[in-house]
Amino acid sequence: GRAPVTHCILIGAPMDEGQRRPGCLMGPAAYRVAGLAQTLATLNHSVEDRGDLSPPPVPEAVCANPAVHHLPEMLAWTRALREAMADALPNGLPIVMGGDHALALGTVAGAAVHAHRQKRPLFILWLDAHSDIHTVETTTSGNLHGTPIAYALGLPGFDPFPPFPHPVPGQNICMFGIRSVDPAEHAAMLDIDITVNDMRVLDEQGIVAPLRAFLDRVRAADGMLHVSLDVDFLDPSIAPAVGTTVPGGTTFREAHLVMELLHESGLVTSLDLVELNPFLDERGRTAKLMVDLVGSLMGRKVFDRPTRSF
Ligand code: 6HN
Ligand code: MN
Ligand code: MN
Ligand code: MN
Repeated sequence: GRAPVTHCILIGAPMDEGQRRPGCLMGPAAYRVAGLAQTLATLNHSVEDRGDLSPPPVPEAVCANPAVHHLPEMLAWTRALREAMADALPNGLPIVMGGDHALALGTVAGAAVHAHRQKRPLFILWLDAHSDIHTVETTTSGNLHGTPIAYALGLPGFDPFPPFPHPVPGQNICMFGIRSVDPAEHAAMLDIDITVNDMRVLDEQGIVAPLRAFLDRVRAADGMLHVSLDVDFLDPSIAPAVGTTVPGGTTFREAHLVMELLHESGLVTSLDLVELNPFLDERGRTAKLMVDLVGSLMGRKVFDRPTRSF
């Protein structure tokens, strides 16, 4: 049978101030060139491209950590993305085209606002090489793309930011593919009941069991599920277009399997595509791979088995 049609809402976030290597701001354009909308349409979904956000500048903002940079820009993007996400969620499945991972400061906040309105719990699946659980106070790089998980948890240490609306409990957050954790992040994770499926876990148990365990919890709680896909979740050999490559990432099939299981679950309610730096790509292969992964998430199958039994 035909999968039910989903209304997909594309939102461009051309920003790269959450880290120091320019280029991620070309991400939304690259996803459009790589055929994201066409891929979704071919899968029988309706697609609405709301264009790129361009938040107005905010007044100067300061914080105690001198390493932190581009704070006013990050505050502006956080607010704009929170509102864009909360506005889009009642109408369909928002797919945010980044942009670096700092955009999740806003997208997860918007998802939390919407989930609260729906009186449903929010869950987060973080597909990443990194744990991104620094605070504005603990980051030593000063790159705020390393902070969205701590913000979503409602941890202290985000002074210039508005308080996170309806913080997400650690039990509702699952990290997948992790293989680079800073000391302050490690300490934070020891204090929090959060699922850390690092690459060691995936090597040992595979993709299916750990992911199904998490998805079963989301389903049992009637949760909404925000998926945040960082390009560096993938092994750099298949996805070179990212500024923070870490060896030992997921393979082509592992990544597609994650997406196929997510599709089968029917649980995903919003999606971030982050950290694509088209300036570092090789003939668009990373952008195309990311688009193909969205295809699997939205129902593309090698063999679409008929429902009737023989
Ligand atoms: N990302 N932990 C490092 C830092 O600078 O805080 C890397 C962060 C990477 C961020 O994956 O989106
Ligand atoms: Mn800059
Ligand atoms: Mn990340
Ligand atoms: Mn990362």
